Amino acid sequence: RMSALAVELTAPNGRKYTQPTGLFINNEWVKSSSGAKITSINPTDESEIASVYAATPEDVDAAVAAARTALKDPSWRDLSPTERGNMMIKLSDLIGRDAEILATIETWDNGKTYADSLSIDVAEVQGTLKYYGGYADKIHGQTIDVGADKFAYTIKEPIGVCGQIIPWNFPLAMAAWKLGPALACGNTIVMKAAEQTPLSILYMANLIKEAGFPPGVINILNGYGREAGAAIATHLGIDKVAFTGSTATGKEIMKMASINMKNITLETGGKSPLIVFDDAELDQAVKWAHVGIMSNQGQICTATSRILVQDGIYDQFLDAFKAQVQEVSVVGDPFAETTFQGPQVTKSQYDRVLGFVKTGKEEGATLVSGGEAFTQGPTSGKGFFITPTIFSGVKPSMKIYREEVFGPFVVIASFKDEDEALQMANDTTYGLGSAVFTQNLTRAHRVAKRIEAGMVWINSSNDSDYRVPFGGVKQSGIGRELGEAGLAAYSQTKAVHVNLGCRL
Ligand code: TXE
Repeated sequence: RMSALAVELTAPNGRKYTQPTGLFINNEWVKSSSGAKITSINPTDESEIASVYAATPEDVDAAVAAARTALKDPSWRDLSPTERGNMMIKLSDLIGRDAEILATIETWDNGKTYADSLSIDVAEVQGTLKYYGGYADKIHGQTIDVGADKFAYTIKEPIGVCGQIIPWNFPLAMAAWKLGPALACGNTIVMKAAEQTPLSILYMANLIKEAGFPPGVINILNGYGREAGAAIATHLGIDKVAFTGSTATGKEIMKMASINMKNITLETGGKSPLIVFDDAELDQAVKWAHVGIMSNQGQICTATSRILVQDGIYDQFLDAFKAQVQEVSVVGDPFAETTFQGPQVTKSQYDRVLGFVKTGKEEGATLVSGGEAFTQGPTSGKGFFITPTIFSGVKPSMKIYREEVFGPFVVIASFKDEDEALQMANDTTYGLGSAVFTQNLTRAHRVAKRIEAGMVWINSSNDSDYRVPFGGVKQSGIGRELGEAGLAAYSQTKAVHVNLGCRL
């Protein structure tokens, strides 16, 4: 599994491994046509980890050509769905074999804790690929009875070459969410990783080859959004584009994709509410509210970043929540077992979060805790660490109530009754996640029905699962990933009409 375009690295936890640095096209490692590179930075101490090649539009052309050829090649097109599924399960197993290496790279490059990388991210990649591998031979068309003279049936076909643009918050997991259903349905892929976190996905590319996928089925590029990403979104040889990232970029991609009317799925931003009614089990509401916003450094699209608490328990909740954050959200070295929160992924995300702290103060909200650069970290003043931030007394008119921060930053507001809770929860352009805490069964389901969101957690938060559909309404996205619903985004239906006796 050695290749010329690779470097030998030793990670901060002492693990040695071979890091590929090329573009993965046609199961081969190649340099970018311009020789341009992206340097990956360790967010814990701001040191350089490695430089990898950055794709140009010409490199995207080459990857698309490989994917188009693979789409028609009998080694992929005529592979039985069961064998296709077995290949995916083999990839899942290889990811399990190399789980510790993949988790190490993810933590080094992204800053998330090693414990999470291993038990959440890599475990999810393994699970998702196996789950969709199992679906590969269970994707059926229908027969439709339209009377005696005609036999009508449908065939599920792949959409074709799929462009997949992924973000930096869950680099491997976002790749798996998109690879799983696309491969199960028989598509071929040109994937672009986020420029902030290029490393883990390149390691996974070697496992893709080892699992036996034919050349060109999965091509993996690193590159900048405006260059390689835009080349994917506008490419005439690409039939579908799937994107996870900011709402602003999602809108750009929609426009670009219109050039050849690409099929699109988008998973974009959120400002997800978590509603606590005064009959909630307080201790559980506090603990879930904490993991719902502070996990993964708050860099989760479904993070429940707006906590709405009923008047009667507002003060009690606030005290308990503040205590929970101060006790559990231990900031520090992401490789240390005691750490809950590592650094933000980049300087720019770090600046963005601190910028919102300033805005919150200017808007007159109350800073309850955090809101500062954390300088007592493992690297004395270096690294993009922020203390977990809570603002209370937040009003719906404030920017910090309305805009996605994408950090360990939560706003808390109060409401008086169910109607006001729903009105406040739905007062947003987004509609991704939501959570409701109550012991009242009928109220829980009533609120779940009336809330404008793609997902509702009753008495939990961010408890996502690859077997359950994931996606947003309003400006949080188009289409669904994960679960059986995720397959719909990667296949199309062909109708066949067979005349059994209607003669003219
Ligand atoms: O996102 P972008 P950024 C949100 C979050 C964060 C903000 C900015 O609020 O603070 O977005 O992050 C590629 N054509 N989320 O700037 O730009 C880019 O290379 C084609 C929410 O990192 O959306 C990367 O691969 N592609 C979120 C991907 O899009 C383009 C996860 C995401 O980058 C492109 C990440 C272009 N013109 C950020 N411009 C979530 N929903 O989970 C960029 N890209």
